[in-house]
Amino acid sequence: MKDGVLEGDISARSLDKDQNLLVEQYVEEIRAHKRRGVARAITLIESSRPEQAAVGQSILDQLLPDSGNALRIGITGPPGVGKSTFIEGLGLLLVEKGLRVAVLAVDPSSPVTGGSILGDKTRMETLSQSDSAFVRPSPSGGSLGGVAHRTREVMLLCEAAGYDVILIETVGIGQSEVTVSSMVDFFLVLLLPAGGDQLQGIKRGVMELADLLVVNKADGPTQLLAEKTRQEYDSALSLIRPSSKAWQPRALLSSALEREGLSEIWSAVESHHEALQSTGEFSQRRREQSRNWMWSLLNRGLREALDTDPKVAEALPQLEKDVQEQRRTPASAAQEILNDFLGQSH
Ligand SMILES: Nc1nc2c(ncn2[C@@H]2O[C@H](COP(=O)(O)OP(=O)(O)OP(=O)(O)O)[C@@H](O)[C@H]2O)c(=O)[nH]1
Ligand SMILES: [Mg+2]
Repeated sequence: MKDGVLEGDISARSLDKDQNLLVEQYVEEIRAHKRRGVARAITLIESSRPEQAAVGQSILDQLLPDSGNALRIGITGPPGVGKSTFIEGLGLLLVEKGLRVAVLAVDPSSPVTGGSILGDKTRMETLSQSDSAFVRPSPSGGSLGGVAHRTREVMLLCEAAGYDVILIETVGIGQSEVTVSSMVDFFLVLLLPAGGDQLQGIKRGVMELADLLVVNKADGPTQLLAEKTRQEYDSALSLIRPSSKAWQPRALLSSALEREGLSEIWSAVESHHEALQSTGEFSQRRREQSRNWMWSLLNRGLREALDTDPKVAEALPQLEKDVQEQRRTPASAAQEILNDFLGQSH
């Protein structure tokens, strides 16, 4: 196999002495809860340069035993619903309770190299300034439906750095909700007050994933509409079979702007945690998530290897044409591609 073809393969590279020293230094800084160390290690993990990413992966390998102790919360919703404002409000509430909070914001529209979501950073300014908080926007890298493909690793790193709660913000478009929900313990969907008798702005699939729906902007002129919308969502939720017997998803209200409803929402998160822990589902879910994550990395790596295989690339145009013009069945063409590919890597 070509060097570094699989991104998941980078940790297998061996590091030189200087790099090992660097790894040690970062691991120490992160264990000592130094924000600067965390920020720099994230930059390494997210780096598209293989030698930097390899250092990042090595840091992560060493810190893995220290991870897993945070509550992981995914927060999604349509653009402009108030996710960042909500997270800042909730984050500040948690900091007041004495918890340490890490916020990972994923911006699907930002370029891979960009610093991204300047606006969001500004909006979380108060939270960013707290010593107990760490706010990190990440470019999405255009994969996994808008969720930074390194978000999962960054989350583990933050856990090793002693953060008690990880809040992951993502815009609800495409596959991003599914990806985020597969890496968190609690999945919260923010919604706008919406008129009409039709439930707006949410797909049934997303509703099935949600542990909690929150109608935001329950203030000023939209307050009444927000309550009406909440009731509609609440009754819609009661028609869906919950994913856990221990938890019935509900719809609540918030005004992120006026910091209303946040305590009640946090209580719901805590109740959910207690309920799922008492049935053993909490750790069961995490085990499943890790296994699924391995498989998605494996699938992606295999696909990448297939796409970059020279023998496959050579045979592909003719095979595709043969299939289109019905000279061959798709099944036999697929089989030939697989034979080419597997035959070569043996
Ligand atoms: N009235 C009212 N306005 C709000 C509330 N929460 C957020 N806003 C406003 O809505 C706008 C968007 O808020 P953001 O927090 O940036 O929303 P977002 O969902 O993070 O937006 P994107 O990240 O761009 O998708 C801002 O002007 C906020 O001030 C709320 O509870 N009530
Ligand atoms: Mg935002």
